[in-house]
Amino acid sequence: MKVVAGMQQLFDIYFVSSNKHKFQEVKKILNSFGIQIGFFKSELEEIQSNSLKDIAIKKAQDAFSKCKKPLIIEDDGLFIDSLLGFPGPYSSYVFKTIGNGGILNLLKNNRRAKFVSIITFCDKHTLQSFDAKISGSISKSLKGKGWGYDPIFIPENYSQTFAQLSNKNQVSHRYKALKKFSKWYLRMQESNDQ
Ligand code: ITT
Repeated sequence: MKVVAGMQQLFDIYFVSSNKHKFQEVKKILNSFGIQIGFFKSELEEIQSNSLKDIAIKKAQDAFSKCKKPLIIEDDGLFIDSLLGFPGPYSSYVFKTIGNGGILNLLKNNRRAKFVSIITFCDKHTLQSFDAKISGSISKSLKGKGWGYDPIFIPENYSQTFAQLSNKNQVSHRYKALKKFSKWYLRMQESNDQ
């Protein structure tokens, strides 16, 4: 990290996203691994695909064409068992259209679900993805004040939703994917320093 004349801070790596909630969590989690990250706020191209990884790769390439610095992007999906994985890669669109209320209306007894995160790093030479998931279930009603699907997602081994939990950032899909990314990134930086 460098500071230019007390003005703008320059970072070695940026998180490119339109979602400031995601950035706030990414920043906290990466700080806990000793990595400082800046925010490059931008709407990214999201291709239609059944593969979260393909979406993430295209998103990362689009982000690099805009930010032109080493960066990560994240693509998430909420996969609901009884809906055969819906909304999955369409989670962003579904949240903006039917939202949490719409999801709750679709579900009956089987409420099992998982949240998946793919973090993709991109710079001039490298494109590398890291994925992780957390299993859980969908609550029967909205619980807690959180962003996105947080008020309806209950992670396995807990009785509260992500919105109600104080330790979301130590257990989430995002935490697990960023942990894998951090190990790789710190190792890469060490070998570049040698
Ligand atoms: P980008 O600009 O980074 O793409 P986005 O909000 O479109 O931001 P995604 O496509 O990755 O992000 O996310 C799919 C949906 O899942 C979107 O509606 C998010 O709000 C939601 N989401 C992702 N992670 C979440 C989390 O930890 N808790 C609750 N909702 C989450």
